[in-house]
Amino acid sequence: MFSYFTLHFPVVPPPGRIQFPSVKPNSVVLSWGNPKGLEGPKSFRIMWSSLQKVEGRLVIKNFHKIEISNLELGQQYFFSVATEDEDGNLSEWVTATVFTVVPPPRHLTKEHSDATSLTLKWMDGEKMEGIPQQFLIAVESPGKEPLVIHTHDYCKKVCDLEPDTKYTISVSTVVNDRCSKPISICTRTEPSLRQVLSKIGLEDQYDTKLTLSTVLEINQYDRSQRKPKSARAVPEAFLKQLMLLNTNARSATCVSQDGDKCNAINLLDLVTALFLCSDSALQQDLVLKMSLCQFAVPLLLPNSETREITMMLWSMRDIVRTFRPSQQAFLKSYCDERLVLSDIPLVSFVRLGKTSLSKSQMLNKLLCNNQQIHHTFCHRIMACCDVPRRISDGLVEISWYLPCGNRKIDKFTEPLAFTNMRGDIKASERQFAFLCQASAAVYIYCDESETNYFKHLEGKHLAANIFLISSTQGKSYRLKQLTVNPRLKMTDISQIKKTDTELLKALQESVSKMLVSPQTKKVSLADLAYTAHCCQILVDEDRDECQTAWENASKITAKVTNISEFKDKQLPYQGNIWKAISWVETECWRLRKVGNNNPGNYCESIKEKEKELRNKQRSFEMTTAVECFHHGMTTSEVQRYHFLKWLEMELDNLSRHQLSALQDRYKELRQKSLEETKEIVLTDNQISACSLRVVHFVRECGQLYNNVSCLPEYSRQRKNIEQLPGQCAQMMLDGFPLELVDGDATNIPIKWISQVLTELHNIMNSSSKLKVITVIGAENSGKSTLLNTMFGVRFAVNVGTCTRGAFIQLISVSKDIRKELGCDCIMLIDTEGLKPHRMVRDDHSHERDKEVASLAVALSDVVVVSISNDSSREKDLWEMVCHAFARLKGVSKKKPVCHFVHTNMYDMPALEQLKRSKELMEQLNEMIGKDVKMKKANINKLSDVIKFDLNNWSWYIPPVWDGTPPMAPVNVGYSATVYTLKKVLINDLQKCPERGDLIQFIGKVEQFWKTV
Ligand SMILES: Nc1nc2c(ncn2[C@@H]2O[C@H](COP(=O)(O)OP(=O)(O)OP(=O)(O)O)[C@@H](O)[C@H]2O)c(=O)[nH]1
Ligand SMILES: [Mg+2]
Repeated sequence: MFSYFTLHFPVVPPPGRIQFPSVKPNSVVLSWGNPKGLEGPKSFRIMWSSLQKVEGRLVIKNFHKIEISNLELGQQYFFSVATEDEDGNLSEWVTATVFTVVPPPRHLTKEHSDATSLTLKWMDGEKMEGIPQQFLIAVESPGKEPLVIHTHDYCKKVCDLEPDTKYTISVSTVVNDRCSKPISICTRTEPSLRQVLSKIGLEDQYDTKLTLSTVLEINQYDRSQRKPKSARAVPEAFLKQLMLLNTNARSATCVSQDGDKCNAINLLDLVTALFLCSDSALQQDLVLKMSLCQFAVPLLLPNSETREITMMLWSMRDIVRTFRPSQQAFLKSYCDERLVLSDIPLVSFVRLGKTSLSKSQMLNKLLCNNQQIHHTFCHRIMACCDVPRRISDGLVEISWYLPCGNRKIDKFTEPLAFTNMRGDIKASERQFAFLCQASAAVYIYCDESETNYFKHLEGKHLAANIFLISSTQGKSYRLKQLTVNPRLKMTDISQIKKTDTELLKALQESVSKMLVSPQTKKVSLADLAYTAHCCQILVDEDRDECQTAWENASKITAKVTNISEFKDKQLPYQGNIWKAISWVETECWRLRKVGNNNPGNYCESIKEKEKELRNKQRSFEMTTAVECFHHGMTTSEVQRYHFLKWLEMELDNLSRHQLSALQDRYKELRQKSLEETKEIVLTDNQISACSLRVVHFVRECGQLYNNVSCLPEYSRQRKNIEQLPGQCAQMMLDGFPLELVDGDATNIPIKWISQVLTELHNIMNSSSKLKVITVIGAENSGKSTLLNTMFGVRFAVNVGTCTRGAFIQLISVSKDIRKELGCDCIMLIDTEGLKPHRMVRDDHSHERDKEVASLAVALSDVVVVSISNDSSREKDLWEMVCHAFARLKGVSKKKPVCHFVHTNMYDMPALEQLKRSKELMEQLNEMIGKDVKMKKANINKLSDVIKFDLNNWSWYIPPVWDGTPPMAPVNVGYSATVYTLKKVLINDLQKCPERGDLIQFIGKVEQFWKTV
């Protein structure tokens, strides 16, 4: 019965296994096998559901495959399929599950990288708009633990990485705990600062800084210049060329063709590295020389290791420039300004993201007055600038546009400072914030698509006007003004510009327009120190030694209201009394006014007079200003340098304007007529009275020392003063010249000079064998400039600081060529210019010039005689030079090697040079031949008093400036000729017999000074 009633349902075979040949974010294709043993037509029932609900049902006939769409991405779905036969019988359900795909992110890029971090950026996956998602970042490197990071953002900075290491970075989208396939990039972190330094051989200098004296040391490089063969030779090549003011110094950094190319270093990295590895004296000197070459200089210096940014205010302090804004032009007066103290509008150029346009090239074009573009800011097309930057992203450089007052030449009528930030503002937010507060205008290069970035500025107060140089995929540009307060707004202020030239014009107009607006923010860099602090930027002047030194220097300068009164009251030892002493002291040797008197008796009476004067001088007390100077000098070594530098700059600030006016007057009088002797002498005296420099304080110390040294050894006063010669010797090593002959009194304070040089000899561990190079010649003919360029030293050349008397400076010789050269150091003597006879106060001062020149020549191994191209005074000058040489005969047995240098000479063909040299020689010999005095001394021709090499005894040096100052860089020809001359001088020195050390030199100074 039971069996009868048992219903006999046919068993329908189920479909074969379900497979998913395609799974997409919103659809899947599923397929299944034929049900076994079921022939003929059949249908399949399909059902699918998510975790939450049944999503759909379907019946299809005869097909084994179907696409199900409208699914959600990243979801789990369950699929069931059953066979249905013709009678509607169902098989068992076959089931399978699948996750719809999560789309991977797109456009993964590296935004920025440094030694230990990478900033990545990407975009949503396809069809992901509005879907809540996360991203999973995996950072992998062979042999290192992988790092996994989750984020909701589309940009991430990955930190704590190893420098100079290859990383694979993968980013996946995560939805409902499902991960997409990753999108990956391979990249390398930048080398660390130390790695870059060690590549260029500066690894040790990060801690023990490079100093000016090591850079100036004479070494093999000064004898034969060569292209660096490896990256380690690059810093030296650059520094040596920069010291020579070679405006091509930057191309000297390219590693030579036969060298290892991967050794190349980006120029900006080189500059950053050098500044990070230099002490503050060298930093200041580098900036000064870079600015003379019209190279941009660092304003904000990044340190990629410590992440500190430093404003280089101290480094820029020494830049003083002469220019003429339009209002001044018609007054015919110049502005002589220390640039960090001048209120000048700052215009900044930065970039957001990547741009195809070179900001630096555009700036260079903006800065130049004519077609000849000077590479103030280095850019990618320059040699060695296409190498990737490692440590200089975030560097902000500065350069100035200074008008000359000629409307036909000037591009802008007022001075302007331009800054250029390297790298992306997104990676250097502190610098960008600073520029937005410090500048009058900030121009931002960016792509149209990036402007969202500015949202975070909304509502903020920015002091600068912000302009966008907005490009559409680098093809066309438009200037827009960006306002952020109260809301972000962009206003077009130019038409679309298709070419660089059009854009440049628009930029120039925009900057000029800003200049004439009375609201334009003008600020001095010195005042921006406060802004820097607010933006968490350090200021190099904040260091204790610099601050204390400033306080010490201010104690002196605060007392100066009237310079000549100050000198009378605070520097009494060197006043008229020292002049009187000098006169009588030298009269004992020179017997200028002996007349018919008996020389013995005459000298006796003079000595009496000298004693009297010295007693009177001894009655003076040490004044407070000198006490402050003494205190400033005797503090720590770093502080002493800063103190002297502050004092030098502050004193210059006090006297510059007055002195430069006087100097202009002096030059004008001289050019007008030499007969205006009275006026000239008056102006000269005024210049002397108004000048107050460090040298006056050192002079005072010298006099003080001279007087006190007669007191008993145990006396307090003497003890107090005993350190001073040592301090002054150190001062020389810091790069400050020492006054050998006091230019006002025309005398050498022998005791003092001897003691300073003895101390110097001791500091040098008695290795002070020296040879001497001297420059004499026409006044204002560029003698000091020549020595400074040749050896990188700092004899006074600034306006109002013409050389008086004679100054000395010591340059060390590198140990490896000391033997070859026969000396441990080279002494340079810079002398006061020789003035034509008619122009000077009296016979004595005419004699004085010659005395100084003769002394310098007598002390020298090599003499450079400089002549300016003013032919009207040439004859006078030659006579004086010949007389100076003639005196030698009675003084020194040695004949110095001589070179005659014509400065400020425009291109002269070689043949013409040869002709002129020949004529000059004949002229000189003739002059000597005719001179009765010389004949008596058995001098008949030039070669009787000096040595010279007929092949290279006369030089024609091109003008210093290539163009019209102040925008003109140093002439490449000037630097090259000076370098050639330098090599010849060093060769000459090598040939000269050895002449002993500093101690012997002191003896000679005394002996020659008495006999010249
Ligand atoms: N245009 C131009 N100016 C120069 C040249 N050489 C020097 N000068 C400038 O002339 C001025 C005087 O230069 P110095 O080097 O001080 O001349 P000096 O011969 O040492 O002068 P004294 O010591 O006063 O005799 C400075 O302002 C220099 O910048 C030159 O070749 N061309
Ligand atoms: Mg000079």
